[in-house]
Formats: sequence, C-alpha cells, structure tokens
Amino acid sequence: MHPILTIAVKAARRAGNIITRASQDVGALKIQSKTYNDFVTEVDRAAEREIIETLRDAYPDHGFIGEESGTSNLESDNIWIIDPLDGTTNFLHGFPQYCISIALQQNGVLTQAVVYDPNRNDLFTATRGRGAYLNDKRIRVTSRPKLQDSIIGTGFPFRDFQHLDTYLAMFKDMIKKTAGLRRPGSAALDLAYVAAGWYDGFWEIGLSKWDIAAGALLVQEAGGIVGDFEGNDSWLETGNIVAGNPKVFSQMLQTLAPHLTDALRSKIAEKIVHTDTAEQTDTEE
Ligand code: 2AM
Ligand code: CA
Repeated sequence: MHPILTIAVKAARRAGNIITRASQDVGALKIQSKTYNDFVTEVDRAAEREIIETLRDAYPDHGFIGEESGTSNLESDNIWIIDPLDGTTNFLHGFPQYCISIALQQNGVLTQAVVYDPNRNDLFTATRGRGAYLNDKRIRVTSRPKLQDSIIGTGFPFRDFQHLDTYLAMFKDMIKKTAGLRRPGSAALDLAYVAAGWYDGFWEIGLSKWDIAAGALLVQEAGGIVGDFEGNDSWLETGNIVAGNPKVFSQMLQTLAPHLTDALRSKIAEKIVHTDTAEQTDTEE
C-alpha cells in the first residue's frame, strides 16, 4: 500500500472506532441541525478531529477541507478532503449505512482515496494509477453493457429542493430504463459500490466535495467513468455527478440529457449557453 494511503487508512479506522462506540447509544447524542434537514453530532466532530490529528501528525504542512471543521491551509499543494461520517441521518436512526470518506488532492488531482464502512468492516482504497481495492482485493466496475439490465444507485434531494421536479423526471425515466434503483443514503458508499461492481452506475444532484472525492477516485481506478451531467469534469465543483462502467455511464448521460436545466449543465457548457442564448429566459427556475 502507498505510504500516504496507509496513514489515511489509520485515520479512517480510528474515526470508525469513535463512530462504532457512539452507535451503541445514539439516543444519548446531542444533535444539532446545521441547516434544514442537515444534522451534525458530537460524533461527526470528534471523528473529524481524530482524522485531522492523525493526518497532521504525519503531514504537518498539508491543508484540509472537512465537512465539519471547514478549511485550513489551502495554499498547500496537498489538500485532504474529509467526510468523517457520510450518512449522518442513517447513523442517527440506527440504519447501518454510513462511512468515513477521506481523499487526498495533490496539485488539484485526486491521488488517494479511502472509504471505510465500520459496520461491515469494508475498507475501500485507491491510489491514482494503482487500481482500487476492497480489503486488499482488487475491485473492478461491472462489464454489463446495457442500462436496461443495470442496478443504479442514486440519492434524493434532501435539503435544497430547487431541482426536485427535475430530479423526479430523471428518476421516472431511470425507473423505466434500468433493472432497478437503490437509495441507501451515503453517497461515498454508493460510489464505492460502483467501484466494487455492486451497482453499475450512480447519479445525484448537488453533493458536496467531501461526499464524492474519495468515491470518485475509487470508481476511476476500478475502470469506471465519473462526470457531471454532460460527461465533463465539473462534478467535484458542482456536485452534480454521474458514475458508472463506461457503457452504462454514456447511457445514463443520454437518459438524463432531456431533463437538464441550465443550472445542471457543466460549468464550461453553462458559460457557452449563456453567451449564445443571452436573449432566452430560463424557464426552469
Ligand atoms: P452526510 O450524511 O455526510 O451529510 C446522500 O444524499 C448524501 O447527502 C449523503 O452522502 C449525506 O451525507 C448527504 N445528506 C445530508 N443530509 C441528508 C439527509 N437529511 N438525507 C439524505 N442525505 C443527506
Ligand atoms: Ca457527506
């Protein structure tokens, strides 16, 4: 294992211990609502502190983007992107689908990824150029050629409902064009499942960097494709993400295309649309 990845795994397992201990008595936790329908607990915070301390011990000059503690030292060429507990709502309800997600971005490129599911003890890891692994076994995306035979993961809009109608139209189309949709509630694990070949693809609107950074590298290193809704690279920035095996990925883009509003197009494409169609009004928003 790459030495940097070894440290990230250590951090993830330590956070896993904190979360698992707390899961025995979620009733005792103090819960705060960050914004409507977005919760944080002392467990999220303690797990993130543990992860950052472990990484900072080894790499004092690295920077951090954490879901709970915000950003620090962003001038560094090495930025860790951390979600200490992805699936907090599940965790709070005792629904055993949540994980720790840690990614390293070096000079703007994702290079290391850990997604750790403490309930199943599933450790998903990837280093750019070296493949993706589940508990030390190499994983690959599926080779299933048809969307019609595929299982696709997704997430529902939960906080910001501006795209809800668009999402439901996408959802309706996907229901008809796939073998089934799944919505367990942790985006980082959803992406890990694409990498492991348990799903053939995944899509969601408006995620945060820490939900997807690690999972996306897992998918890429497992031979899959990650893109925004037009297949371009703005997914980490916009959080509008499609991932899948190469064949299913392009069929998903075709399925989503008729539903795209300007706001859901790639950043670059959006600029072109705006200059070319300056007279047009946006009917969707
Ligand atoms: P989080 O638990 O780390 O915030 C799935 O839709 C993604 O959205 C998850 O990765 C989850 O990450 C985030 N999310 C935040 N609040 C949510 C909620 N109330 N319901 C579903 N997902 C939520
Ligand atoms: Ca998250």
